[in-house]
Amino acid sequence: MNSFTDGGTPTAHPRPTAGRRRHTLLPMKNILVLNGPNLNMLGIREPNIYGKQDYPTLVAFIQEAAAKLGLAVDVRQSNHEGVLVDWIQEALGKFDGIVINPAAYTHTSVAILDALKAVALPAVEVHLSDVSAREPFRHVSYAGMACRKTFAGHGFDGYRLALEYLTTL
Ligand code: CA2
Repeated sequence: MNSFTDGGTPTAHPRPTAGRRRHTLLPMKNILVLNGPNLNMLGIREPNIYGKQDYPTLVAFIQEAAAKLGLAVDVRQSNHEGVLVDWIQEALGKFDGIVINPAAYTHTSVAILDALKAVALPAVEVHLSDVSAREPFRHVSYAGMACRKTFAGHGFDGYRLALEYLTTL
């Protein structure tokens, strides 16, 4: 009989691996979540494509999902390509991963692609809508070329899926 089979508190000779796993505290991963142009307009127009919920509701959703997954998040939005590039560059050494919805810059920005490649942090691309089922110009994603994974067409839940994916790395 080992110390785990008597139904009581394991005291004598606990398995070393089980003990280590129970007592090791891993540092919380810190994730940067970036949203591109016009996402601050969510809920105001095009609810058929992007849903009825507004941007502050999306931020609260991401923060709650991160807390449940044991992640720290910093959620930011900008309408400016250079600001997004600066934030990606500054993430090096401060964050463990990036979740990015570059919005319209997805389909145009080699600068965001290059910044993601430069920092080489694990990055995940998110789109609220299913871009592959929309206009042909939305089928190309430059940022996606530097991302480990893409979640598109899941609405807000895509951000949760992206965060969950980062916990597996
Ligand atoms: O589906 C996505 O998340 C997109 O990244 C959203 C972008 C679009 O350009 C991408 O192709 C796909 C648009 C962001 C926000 O657009 C709004 C437009 C009107 C009202 C509210 C938001």
